[in-house]
Amino acid sequence: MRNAVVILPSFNEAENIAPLIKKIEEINKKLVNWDINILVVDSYSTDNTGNVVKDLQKTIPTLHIIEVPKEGLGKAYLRGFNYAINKFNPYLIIQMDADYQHDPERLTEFFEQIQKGADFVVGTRYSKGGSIPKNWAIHRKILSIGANLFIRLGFMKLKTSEWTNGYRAIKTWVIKGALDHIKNYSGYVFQVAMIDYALKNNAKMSEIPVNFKERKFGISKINASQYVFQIIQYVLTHSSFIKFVIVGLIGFGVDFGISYLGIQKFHQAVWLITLLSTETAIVSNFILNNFWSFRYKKIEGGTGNYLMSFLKFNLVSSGSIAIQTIGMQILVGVFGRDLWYLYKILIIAFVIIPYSYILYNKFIWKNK
Ligand SMILES: Nc1nc2c(ncn2[C@@H]2O[C@H](COP(=O)(O)OP(=O)(O)OP(=O)(O)O)[C@@H](O)[C@H]2O)c(=O)[nH]1
Ligand SMILES: [Mg+2]
Repeated sequence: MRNAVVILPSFNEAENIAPLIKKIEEINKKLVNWDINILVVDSYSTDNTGNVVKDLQKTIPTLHIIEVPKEGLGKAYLRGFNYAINKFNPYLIIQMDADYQHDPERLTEFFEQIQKGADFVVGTRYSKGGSIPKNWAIHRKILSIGANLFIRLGFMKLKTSEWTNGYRAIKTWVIKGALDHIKNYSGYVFQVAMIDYALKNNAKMSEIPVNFKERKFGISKINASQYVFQIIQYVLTHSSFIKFVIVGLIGFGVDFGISYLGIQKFHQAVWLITLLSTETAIVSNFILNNFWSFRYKKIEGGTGNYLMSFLKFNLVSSGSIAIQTIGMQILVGVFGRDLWYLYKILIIAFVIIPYSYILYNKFIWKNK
């Protein structure tokens, strides 16, 4: 038997939470390999949610409640995680909304994925079989789909289709490791921070398609504009892909600047300046990527390892130069010289960026 805690954060969910808890308890009784405790983390609801839960505790001994200040969803979860870990030392923690939008019948599938070896299972609305409510207003659909797409592309983690849904099963070791990171994100964005942390720390991720039901009672607690702002800010400050692109632009500036000075201002030999400018750009890119873009997996193990990685970096960079040269030659040969700058932009965006990003991740800044 393994133990799991289902955490239900609640603020004014009096009508939704009782049927949800009863259903989870019904499922708990049928489970063979798992023991579930339910922990409600209520932010002093004004609609009696707390008393509804306390009433249910009389008949459901596995039901628990803590009351916490109303400081946002992330803070409520943080307190819930700490309490659950100290009190139950669970193997698994399940996150679920208290408003019955997540179907508890699907819990067994989360357990199955964990038993198959996943560390972190996310209920996704955005892969085959998953869905958001059909009658959601268009702005809500755009917001949800757009936010997930933005995060997915911003992190260049195309395999992770869902970042914001709060129906998840996470092994406690992942949560324990993430506590220090997520404590900085008190709002809904902590859900994104959690997945980002897990991916960067090699947790084995898995997704289950889920149908997100419409809220039956009560109102949404989300502050959409604040949430969007937090997401954009989080992705811009944590995506190694975006940092990698910025480093590339800086490299371009360094290369161009040195070439300009050497060739135009000081009239030095073009071959010498080109060699100097490209190699300086390569060195600056290497350093910036190591200490900024891929900081969480920066190269360790002394000078030998640095030199080896720097050599590989030079090799990948030479590959970029070769690809650009050949690509330009082909495109100019076929379509003429007029639009040469367009070809250059296209080659950089669609060939050089994916080529270097993939190779850097595979051979230089490998996952630890
Ligand atoms: N304890 C606590 N729970 C919260 C807080 N904010 C939201 N919640 C709960 O977090 C869960 C998700 O919030 P919702 O308002 O349902 O967000 P949503 O599901 O994206 O929006 P809807 O589709 O309109 O329901 C619900 O169970 C809320 O009651 C908070 O500050 N403290
Ligand atoms: Mg909800």
